[in-house]
Amino acid sequence: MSNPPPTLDERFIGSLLGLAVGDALGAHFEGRAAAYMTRTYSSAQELIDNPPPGELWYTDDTQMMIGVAETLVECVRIDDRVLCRRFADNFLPQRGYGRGARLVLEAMVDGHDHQYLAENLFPGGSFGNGAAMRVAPVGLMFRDNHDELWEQARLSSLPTHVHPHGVEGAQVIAMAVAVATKVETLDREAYFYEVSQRCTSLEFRGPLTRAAKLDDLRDLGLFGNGIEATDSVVTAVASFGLTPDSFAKTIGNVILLGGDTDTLAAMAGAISGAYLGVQGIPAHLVDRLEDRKQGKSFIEELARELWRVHHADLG
Ligand code: RVK
Ligand code: MG
Ligand code: MG
Repeated sequence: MSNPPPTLDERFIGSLLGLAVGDALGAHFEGRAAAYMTRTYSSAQELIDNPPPGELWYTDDTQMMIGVAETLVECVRIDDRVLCRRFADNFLPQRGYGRGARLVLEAMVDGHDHQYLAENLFPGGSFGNGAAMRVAPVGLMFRDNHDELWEQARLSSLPTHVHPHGVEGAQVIAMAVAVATKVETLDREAYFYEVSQRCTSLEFRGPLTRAAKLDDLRDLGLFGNGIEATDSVVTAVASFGLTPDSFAKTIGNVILLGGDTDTLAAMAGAISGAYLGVQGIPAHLVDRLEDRKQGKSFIEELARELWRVHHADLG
């Protein structure tokens, strides 16, 4: 990086706004085939320079991230009751939730046994990427204490995702965000080592080891573009590892893969924003991000609040 390194509050804002921008831009292409994407855009930069017209409207990824951040601002650590209340209060079905997650959230809103549903809707619980897509605030808050980070990321997953892959996906993204806030110039090998060292499942450990050595953009898609945590979490981290100095390329390259583009770009955007700070996010994308209730001004202030709580907790 030639510019001065971002300050920590700029990294907090960059991560949460980066998540929202990635989510909202990616949402325009959710479910598209990779072939369609590469026929339409010759490169990530072209996509970022020519986004679809109009406002960028975020989806469930950002909405649930807001609930996690609000809980940490209020309680410093994940409190299950507060987290579920925030998820329920913020729930807008038109933001586009996962099939199982939506049923769990509706049970939260209606005061039914949502935890029973979370544990039984799918065998072993959900291994969707819904816990990973929202976990960035945990990575920011616990950037200095990785034991606590690993546990708090687990706790933030459990209301909807109890499957070990759903949980570990969230832990990996939280760690990827935390470590990104720490470095001024990325040492890729050291970064991937730190992100992967606590993983217990081969489904994450193996691809993360391969992602550390990735040097050809054409192989990014080998890490997946799907809705399952094991089919998307490493892809987002790998994209950051390939182009750490460009937010535009980091989110653009995962959107060009098609599939679960909002979530791939939300996770990649949260990591890239934590590294580059808010000044790394192209201004024309931030300008387009929705700014009504819980829009970009709200998210920016929430990130500042989280930074203040993080700062106070250290003291
Ligand atoms: C719409 C079999 C399972 C499974 C298991 C599959 C939003 C199901 C966001 C399920 C993200 C889907 C995404 C998603 C986040 C999960 N056996 N299949 N044990 N566990 N699945 O419903 O919050 O876009 O097909 O828990 O993880 O933008 O419907 O939701 O892309 O994965 O949804 O899992 O989804 P859910 P989520
Ligand atoms: Mg979404
Ligand atoms: Mg998605």
